[in-house]
Amino acid sequence: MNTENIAIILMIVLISTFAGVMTQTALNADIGKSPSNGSASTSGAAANGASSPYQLTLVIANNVPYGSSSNDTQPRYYVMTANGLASSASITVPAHRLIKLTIINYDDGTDNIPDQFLNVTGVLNETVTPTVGNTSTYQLRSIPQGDDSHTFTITSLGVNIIVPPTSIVTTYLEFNQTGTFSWQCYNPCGLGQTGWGGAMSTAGWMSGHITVV
Ligand SMILES: [Cu+2]
Repeated sequence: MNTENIAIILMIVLISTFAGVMTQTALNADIGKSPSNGSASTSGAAANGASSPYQLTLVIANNVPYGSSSNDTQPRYYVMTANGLASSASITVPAHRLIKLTIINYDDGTDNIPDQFLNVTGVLNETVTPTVGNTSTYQLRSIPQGDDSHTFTITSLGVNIIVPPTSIVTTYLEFNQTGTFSWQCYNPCGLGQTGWGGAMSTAGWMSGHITVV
């Protein structure tokens, strides 16, 4: 194993560990529970009780090596599970149940998202709550052009969640139809002159599918 691979593995382990601590702290503060009875909310279907919101935690890591060139790095969405970070290419959530979605964003970069994605839609109260980072906008419903880092968007379900730079945001949503839908970040945070290449066009980076069962 060369040093580059070791560095990548070390980085993922560090991100995973740090993200777990951050999420658990945020969750405990949020729901006012001790770690012992709040830990069931952190991740994974098995850890989710039917009476409480289903917890889905996404992590946006920055500077993830992309392609064969070691100096080519891209931001990447991951799903946090009980076993660490998993690919975001395929995300599964339950239908007809409240979902608490937490997005932990390590990326401080910003870009200009298209006008139609500047508003939060398709979630409870059309609101995203930043708990770390851009907390001045405690209830986030829209964002000025150029101020956001990424979005988590499911166009066919009308869901658009804005993620400020270096932040943790929380929102609630519920899906009342089953099926498989495409999700994508609509901030051109990838490669190329327009920013829509590289990570933007690779499943498991800034796009993928979400299956509602
Ligand atoms: Cu993005």
